[in-house]
Amino acid sequence: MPRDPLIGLVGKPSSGKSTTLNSLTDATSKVGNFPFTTIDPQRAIGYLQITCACKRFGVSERCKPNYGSCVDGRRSVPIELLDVAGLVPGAHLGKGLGNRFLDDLRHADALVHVVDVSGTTDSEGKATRGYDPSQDIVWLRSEIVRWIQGNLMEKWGSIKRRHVAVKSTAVETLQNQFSGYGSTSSTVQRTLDRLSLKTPLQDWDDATIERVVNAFTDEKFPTVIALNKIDHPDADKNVAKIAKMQDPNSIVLTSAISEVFLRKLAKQGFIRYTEGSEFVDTRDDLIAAGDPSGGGLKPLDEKLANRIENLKDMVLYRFGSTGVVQVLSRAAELLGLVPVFPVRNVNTFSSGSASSTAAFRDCVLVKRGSTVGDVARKVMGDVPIAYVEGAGGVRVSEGDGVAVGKNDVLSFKVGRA
Ligand SMILES: Nc1nc2c(ncn2[C@@H]2O[C@H](COP(=O)(O)OP(=O)(O)OP(=O)(O)O)[C@@H](O)[C@H]2O)c(=O)[nH]1
Ligand SMILES: [Mg+2]
Repeated sequence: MPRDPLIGLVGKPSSGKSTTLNSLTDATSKVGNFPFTTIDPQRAIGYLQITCACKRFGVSERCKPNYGSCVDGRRSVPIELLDVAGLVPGAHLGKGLGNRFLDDLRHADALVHVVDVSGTTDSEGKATRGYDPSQDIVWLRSEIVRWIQGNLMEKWGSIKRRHVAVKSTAVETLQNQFSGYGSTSSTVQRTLDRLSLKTPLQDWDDATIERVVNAFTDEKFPTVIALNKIDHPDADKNVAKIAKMQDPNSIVLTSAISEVFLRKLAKQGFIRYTEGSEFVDTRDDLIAAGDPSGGGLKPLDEKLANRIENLKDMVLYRFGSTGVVQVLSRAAELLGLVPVFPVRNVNTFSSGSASSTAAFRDCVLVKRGSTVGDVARKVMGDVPIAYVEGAGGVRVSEGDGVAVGKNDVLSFKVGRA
């Protein structure tokens, strides 16, 4: 059965992985300092913002998600996040929490590399000043590649012999080796398509194997680079340097600590804050805007008021937001995640009993290229499906693809065909 997508947060110690994770989950459960390195992988639920189908069908009023929320067509869909233990150079040789880290990583579908762009921590996460964080992007990627390559090379002799003896295809042989990383045959197929190699597998030299592993890493672990701590005064020059080296689509600027702070203040009733946006209102702002009750918000002391002003100037107005919500959106884009809405009734979009008016209660995230049948198995398990209907009652077949706006509202009719 297809798994739910999982996004892994990786990076050196103290880059801000746990803070990013917490900023995306629940600000009240864990706020403040994280004195200890995360030793065990920590799973948490974050919320991916998507455009809900309710908007398209004009039923936003009735939209009532079972999980997450939907406000006027902006829907927050739960997505699983994994906080991986801090990685240091040499991890593939077992340095730091090396192999432990790498083993956790296999479960991830996409990675968010949280980089401390302030340059105030060295490659092992120790406090310093003026460190060049562009190095982290290079070595972290190379640790992953060398880990996969090392595992492959260890057995290459016997892999080759078996490949020839049983007359496997290159896809079959590699998938045997890569399945442990959560790879599928189509991942391997796309990897090889990228390279269009002419040489048969048994004749690959080390350089070719390295190219294969690199291409496989790109396919299996699409990575968003979160340049974190942009609130720090040293961040600017480092951001400028990295922006020249990397694909701009892979970069998001973040201040995780600011998001944690804003969500905490909102929860405590000091401000009104739309998560992931640049909009922050204080009691005074709302009074000035003509609401004498100040939205019922608590008054701020001078220190807190100054901190909020400072945060607006240093982060929100300069960058448009704290960036953390965009991190998930970008990861979802890299994965090509498609939100699909299973409903019971394809005319009212309700799911519960006939009398229930709530619409679009469920939403599942599936990967680019998924079919109606894939969604059926994910939602219904092994229950036999007689037929499937799309919005308005059109019949769709199990082999049809799903995409945003296409076969993304589905009703599975149980029974024998
Ligand atoms: N200025 C600033 N500091 C941040 C930001 N995000 C995190 N920090 C601080 O950086 C330090 C490390 O943050 P963590 O989130 O614990 O880092 P981590 O990557 O989980 O570290 P390990 O678990 O040790 O691998 C903490 O003191 C945070 O308060 C940010 O956006 N801006
Ligand atoms: Mg941590």
